[in-house]
Amino acid sequence: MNKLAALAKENAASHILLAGDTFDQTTPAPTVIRQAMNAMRAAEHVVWILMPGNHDHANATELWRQVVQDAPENVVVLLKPAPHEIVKGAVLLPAPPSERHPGRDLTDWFEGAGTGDALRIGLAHGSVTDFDSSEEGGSSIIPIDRARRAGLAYLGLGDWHGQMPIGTDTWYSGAPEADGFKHATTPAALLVEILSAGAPAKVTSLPTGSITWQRARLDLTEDDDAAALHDRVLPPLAARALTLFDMPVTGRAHALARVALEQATVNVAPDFLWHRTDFSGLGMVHDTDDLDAIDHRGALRAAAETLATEASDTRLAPEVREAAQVALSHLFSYALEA
Ligand SMILES: [Mn+2]
Repeated sequence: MNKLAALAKENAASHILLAGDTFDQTTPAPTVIRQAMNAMRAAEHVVWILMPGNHDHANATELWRQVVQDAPENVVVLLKPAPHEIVKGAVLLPAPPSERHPGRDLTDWFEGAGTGDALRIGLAHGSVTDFDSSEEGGSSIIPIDRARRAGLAYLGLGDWHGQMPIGTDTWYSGAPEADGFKHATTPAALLVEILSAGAPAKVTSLPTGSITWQRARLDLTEDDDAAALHDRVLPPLAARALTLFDMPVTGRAHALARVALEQATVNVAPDFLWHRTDFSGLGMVHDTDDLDAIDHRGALRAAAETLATEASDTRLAPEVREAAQVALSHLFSYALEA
């Protein structure tokens, strides 16, 4: 909220439009609503326009009753699909969802809406045609050419958490902060400048996120230098303290390369806000030279050979192979430390 307000000030934007799911549920704690309204009140240089989404739909009466009750003068709540004059000569057409799964296109009224000579801007929430947002709960179907068909200078969309253009005049702004590894895009708001009804809107992405979610897949072949590849996917040192880093490792690697990589990941883990690796998808390349690192002969060497055989024996259960692999990795770790 404060970040959005600061960006609006920096870029001389007079209005901030929130395209739904401002609250991720129909019954947020009263403190959440009050504190959101307080933050909006403090940003007195800007007018906030709130439209329900499907998670905070318009029929969540207690939620919106409290929002309206707590709302300062610079907050406008649009619960109904009716034209709203933003400034003289510019009208906003909102399509607020009235339930969790509206199941129909709520923007179809835009085309027939009479707004005189005013510039028309649409605001909607849900998925566009052929676009699956089921994981995020959307269900309405918005035609991808709605802006053109309804004579809109711009159509702002909510529901999808990643930022995405649908056309030059239609965008998902995305959530201002990421909430998962799903979207690879940088969380950001959109600065939309409409100079005239005929000209295309100028759309600029303004980063808003403070936490980075990074999933880096490391797919190895046996000839790869795993340590070098690992170095390459790591974010810069200064960014790591605010990065959630998840690294699934797949492909195949020599035992020594695997152990060296495991040690490298353990070594960098404390740099991160959160760090996870998953080696369960990494197969093993067997090589007698590798086992020499443990010992040339004797009990340790015999144990290592047994584990190496078990780790690659596809007749054994996956958990047995995994256990053998883990034990072998420990043996290599001790050998490399010794
Ligand atoms: Mn939604």
